[in-house]
Amino acid sequence: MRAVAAISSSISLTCYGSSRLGFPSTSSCAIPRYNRSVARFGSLSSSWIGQRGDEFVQLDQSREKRLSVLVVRASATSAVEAPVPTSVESMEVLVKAADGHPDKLGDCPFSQRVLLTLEEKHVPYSAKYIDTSNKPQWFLEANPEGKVPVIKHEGKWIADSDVITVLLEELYPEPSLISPEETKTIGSKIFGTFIKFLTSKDPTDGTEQALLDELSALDEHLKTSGKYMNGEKVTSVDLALAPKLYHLKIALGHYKKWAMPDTLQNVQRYMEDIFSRESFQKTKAVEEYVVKGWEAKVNAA
Ligand SMILES: N[C@@H](CCC(=O)N[C@@H](CS)C(=O)NCC(=O)O)C(=O)O
Repeated sequence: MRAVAAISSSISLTCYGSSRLGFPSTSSCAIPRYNRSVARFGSLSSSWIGQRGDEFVQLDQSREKRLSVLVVRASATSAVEAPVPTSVESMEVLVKAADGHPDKLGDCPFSQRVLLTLEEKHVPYSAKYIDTSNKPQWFLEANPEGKVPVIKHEGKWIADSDVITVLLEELYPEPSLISPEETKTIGSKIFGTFIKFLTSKDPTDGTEQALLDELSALDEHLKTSGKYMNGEKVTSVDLALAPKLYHLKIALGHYKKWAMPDTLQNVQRYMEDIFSRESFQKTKAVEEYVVKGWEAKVNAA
């Protein structure tokens, strides 16, 4: 896709660039032609990858690995001579299909994390469902590790929700979902302790208590944090944890008849808040598939 904008000389642009390329994180520039702003910031090649609203996104092709982005925002005071004649290209994303239902969204919390990020950033995407019990050859070529989620970026497949969400943040900086460093690990042990408890056959082995300890720590944080982990706005740490809490709630409810204790009011409220977001409703697997997805693990234990 090509987005060529002819911008009038009076236009004021705000440029955001990746600091890894030495760009300032924010800089204002009044320039005669948009293309000049690119020169001003370095040797970016002209490969436009998208335009959303008043944002123009360009990748640095010569340094693909760095995955750098320049976003230019035109201020409302100036006119754009020629409208940008592009439609936004959808991002291809490979996610898990439901067990036994290859045409339905499956129960992968990492896949949902990526879909949530795309939704929250209003990035158009087209999702393909991968039957992970019968992986097609083209998928194994795309990601030899054989795992979802995977996205296609500049013709290359990129795997792993950690890597993908960092890339999405760079490509689509607004709305920002960046979590401050100190909150990035909150709740990070919940999924592991949940799986141990779910698959445990011994009620005295301490796995339930280990999970409760992790959930209590989260509850404590949420007491003062505001609606989400970093205040009133959702951030990446919420989007990583929410799908895992969704699995926890459904799988433990089904297989252990377990429910979140009433003492963990803040976690309960948090789950209600985040599960009711439009983005979550759009990207969640239906409960039946989540239950089915854990069946083999529970039975194998
Ligand atoms: N660390 C990876 C984990 C991805 C993962 O475990 N995906 C699972 C589905 S939820 C998968 O593809 N499993 C298929 C397999 O291992 O064969 C991420 O964050 O993306």
